[in-house]
Amino acid sequence: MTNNLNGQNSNQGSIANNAQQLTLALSKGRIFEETLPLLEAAGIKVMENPETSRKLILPTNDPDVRVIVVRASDVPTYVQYGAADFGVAGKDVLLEHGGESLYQPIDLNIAKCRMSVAVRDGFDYASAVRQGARLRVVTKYVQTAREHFAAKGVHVDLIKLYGSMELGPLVGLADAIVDLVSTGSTLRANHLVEVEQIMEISSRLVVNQAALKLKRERLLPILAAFEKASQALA
Ligand code: PRT
Ligand code: MG
Repeated sequence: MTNNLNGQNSNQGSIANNAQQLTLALSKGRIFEETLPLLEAAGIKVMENPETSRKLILPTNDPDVRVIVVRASDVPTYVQYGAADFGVAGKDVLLEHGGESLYQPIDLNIAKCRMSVAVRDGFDYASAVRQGARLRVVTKYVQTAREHFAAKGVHVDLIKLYGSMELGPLVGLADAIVDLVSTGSTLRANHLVEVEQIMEISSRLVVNQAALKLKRERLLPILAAFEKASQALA
């Protein structure tokens, strides 16, 4: 009886610990790199580098916090289904995902860029739009592009690509691209010019709704540290 009770107690103890374990979803590359200082502000250090490790689950110095490494566009999915409690994703990705079910408390002011329309150097975008021509546009961001052109009353045929959008206008697949621009050097290298800025982009913290209630005590101090550190980047 005593043994049983002890067994139950220690079990409950470990379940209670697990219930407070936090999983953070990040993508490799700029989001991982730029989230590290925010994590450090919350006292969390990731113990392995995803660029050199093949592991998809990375431990941190806090035994209750782990990082999972996923594709940038998969971050909202992991958080939505609660496989990750929180994550970091670009506004571009969140708009395509349709982020209504995700709580987005903080603009982290990291991985900043803009979403723009670009065309081949020499293509007269303004008069094509004025004449009501039907534009062919390649993009990974079909939802955002559709809304942008609809709001302007521009008729477009949108063609979804998964990468290297810059090639589209060069090989006659499209008149224009909708893509992210930061320094502009990718556009320049491919003889494309930015003709319209659609919106500013930065990465947001996204939090699973259930985790926010059930793991509130663990999450809130981290959220507060992220918010403070990201305000300094605004
Ligand atoms: O690369 P992968 O296909 O795995 O996924 P991903 O491209 O979504 O991930 P990643 O890590 O490249 O981008 C993650 C997030 O970073 C994006 O969702 C954006 O919110 C943000 N971000 C910030 C950018 C850029 N800046 C950026 N410059 N994402 C992509 N780019 C690309 C852009 O698409 C273009 O090809 O960089 C090129 C333009 O850069 P410049 O400097 O030449 O203008
Ligand atoms: Mg990329």
